[in-house]
Amino acid sequence: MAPRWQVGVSARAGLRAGCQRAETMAMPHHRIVILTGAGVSAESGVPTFRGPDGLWEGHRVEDVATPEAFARNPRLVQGFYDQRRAALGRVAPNAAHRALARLDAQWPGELLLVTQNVDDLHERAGSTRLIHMHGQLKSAWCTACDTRHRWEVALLDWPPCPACGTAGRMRPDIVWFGEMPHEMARIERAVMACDLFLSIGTSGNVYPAAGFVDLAARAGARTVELNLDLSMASQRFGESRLGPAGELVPAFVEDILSLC
Ligand code: BV8
Repeated sequence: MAPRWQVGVSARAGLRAGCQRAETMAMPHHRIVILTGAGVSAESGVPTFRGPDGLWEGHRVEDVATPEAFARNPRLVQGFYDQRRAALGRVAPNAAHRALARLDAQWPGELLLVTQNVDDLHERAGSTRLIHMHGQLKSAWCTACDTRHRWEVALLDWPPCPACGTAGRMRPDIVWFGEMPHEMARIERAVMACDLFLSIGTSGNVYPAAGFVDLAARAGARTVELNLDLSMASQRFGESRLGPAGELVPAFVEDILSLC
């Protein structure tokens, strides 16, 4: 079974006709891994993590994004995620999301987009070779039968699980602090095999995501950061370009595809 990031290669064959030529001309990159954070969705109106008050939409992170917080006050946590899920209906992908979807559609080589974001803006822009390593707002997880379900509405009224019918065991399908991110083995494999590691709109505060640049650098990859401000990880990148993602990402994607 071809690894998922090669699924649909044939579909993109037409688009990439020009690119075939490039492959013979030794494209500088073949395997790209892109990591995105809250900064890529900021221009769509999705708040980034820690506002100036250090609070996250008025809450301390530890009060809303840990299993302990959920056990302590499930109504507060369900309400917090219901509000963010509903807010997705009022935002749309921006130029950065669209440029990354274009790269996904036209890149002839291997590409994996790993997002820390739980919003659905990458897939709404058209990205397909995508992993939500910290979960998704539009998914609910039944902890009784361990099944996950696309979810567009509230969980605060504790709806029964569509699979096992158990009520009161559906939680947001979100990776909270202290919980293992999704698809870590696959992500680490791709990061250690990539020749271009691109990080967009992330402060480099949260691990294991913040450590990917070191893995990629050790594997000899070119490492590039596109961010509004310097981040905790800027020193560990080969190159940092500062500015809004809505400007930097389309320009960077144009550069990469112009090599095709
Ligand atoms: C785990 C879902 C075991 C929730 C999230 C090592 C050292 C220290 C601590 C740890 C460590 N290893 C683990 C830890 C503990 C912890 C951690 O990292 N704590 C931190 C706070 C110190 N990590 C964990 O608990 C992780 N789990 O370790 O499990 C394990 C795992 C693997 C292997 C073995 C064991 C789980 C962490 C996941 C928690 N869930 N999200 C939800 O969303 O509701 S994390 C959440 O916070 C986000 O997903 C993201 O990851 C992070 C926020 O960071 P950013 O996205 O970067 O956002 P931020 O606002 O901080 O920055 C925005 C940036 O964008 C800024 O730089 C800004 O300049 C820029 N920007 C703004 N506007 C723009 C822009 N850039 C461009 N254009 C713009 N317009």
